Amino acid sequence: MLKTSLKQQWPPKYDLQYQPDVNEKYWYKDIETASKEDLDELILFKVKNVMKYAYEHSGFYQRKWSKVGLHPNDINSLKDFEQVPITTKAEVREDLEEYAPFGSNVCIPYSDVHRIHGTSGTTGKPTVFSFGKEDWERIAHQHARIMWSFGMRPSDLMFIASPLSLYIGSWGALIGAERLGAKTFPFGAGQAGQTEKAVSWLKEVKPTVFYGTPSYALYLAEKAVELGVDPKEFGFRILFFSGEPGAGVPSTKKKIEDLFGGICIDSGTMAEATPWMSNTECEHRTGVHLWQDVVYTEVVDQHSKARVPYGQEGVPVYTPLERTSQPVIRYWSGDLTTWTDEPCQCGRVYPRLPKGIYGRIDDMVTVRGVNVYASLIENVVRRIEGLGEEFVMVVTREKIMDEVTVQCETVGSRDENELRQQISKELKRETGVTFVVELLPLGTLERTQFKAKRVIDKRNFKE
Ligand code: 8LQ
Repeated sequence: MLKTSLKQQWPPKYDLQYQPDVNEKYWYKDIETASKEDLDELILFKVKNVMKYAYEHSGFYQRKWSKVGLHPNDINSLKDFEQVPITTKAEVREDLEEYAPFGSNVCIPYSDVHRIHGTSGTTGKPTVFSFGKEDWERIAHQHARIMWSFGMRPSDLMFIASPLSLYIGSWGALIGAERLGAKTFPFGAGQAGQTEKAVSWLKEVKPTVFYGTPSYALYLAEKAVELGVDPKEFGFRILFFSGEPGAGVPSTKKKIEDLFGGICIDSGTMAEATPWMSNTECEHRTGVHLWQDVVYTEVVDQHSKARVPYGQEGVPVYTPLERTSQPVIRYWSGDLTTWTDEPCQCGRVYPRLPKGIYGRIDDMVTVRGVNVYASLIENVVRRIEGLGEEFVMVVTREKIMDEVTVQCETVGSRDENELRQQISKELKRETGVTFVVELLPLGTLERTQFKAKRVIDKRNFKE
């Protein structure tokens, strides 16, 4: 049975001094190994409370739900919750325009706002989020708890290698590590010459945990080798990633572990669904666990929006369960994944995404009727001897058919014809589709210190 106190208090008040013993596997054993019934009861308690709270405090949700005649009292089971309308990024953007600059979903007075963050706004106006102090503390607390599950401990030093900007990734990692009692080295990324500096700092300081994007870790390794340093010399025991696919792609995971010699952990939902570590692998690395009592994640059909059974593909929809400054309820991610409730060796009861998040609906390319994601291509490119880490898919339209050219870079002295044939064959086996393969000299494709762009769509740029 779960401690009743957990089900009596919303928003939850955590003991911010609490730490398990360093040899303890779980932070909150009773929740993480609870029966499905107990866990569902706790989730339902939080779902009902966050909905009631949003209804009472958020103009955005009051209007959205009254349009369909929904009242939080109508939700009496997790099945009922599946009927609650989904919230999209487009709706949030419209609300931000109308109620500029913070929108009508901020539920605390301006005087209580502690942090303002936002998305990069590459596809439109940036989305702004406000966090109150209590939310910020709960995010730190839950992140620490989740980082514990992949083996991080107070004796660790975490190197943060992603931008310390509006991007919530770096800050979420920072405050989680601090709450856990670990040391942090918030180095950042993105400045000219910063990667070379990272190599020399890493050799000196020897942090034990890396945080950043998988593309950046591979770029860092490439730079290190160029400078005559073996990335294993850095001595990372854990490499922790979020922000893009990669750490959940088998050949990339293996490559990162082989290059650096530590374990590679996949994590990450969306900035809006912070605490974004609610999708994170444990030390066994069997795919991200959905920490359902932190953020309730459902996987739904991309067209009907109905929940799909375990074992099937769909789109994650997120409901953070403890946010009072800016709650989001059933937030549409636009990503694709497959979920399962098969148990993991770690003993946690949460469902898992065994292949992580492998694509976005917008980035999916349909080639002769087959859906192709960049992460499928990545899985092939990263396992072939004689290729560098970088690749892009260039999509063009020939009459009515989409064509995809896979561009990758060569390293070493393999015969190019033979290499091209091998790539084609393996791509065909992985995806069922024949691609044009273009080999380029090492260093031709763009490198990133943040999230890589893997699809270049030229379909609408003709004429
Ligand atoms: N995205 C994020 N994490 C991913 C992962 N592990 N695998 C595949 N795709 C992933 C702060 C966190 O890093 C979350 C984050 O990156 O938030 P953003 O900036 O709002 O970007 C969210 C999108 O990044 C997701 O919808 C995924 O497409 C991708």
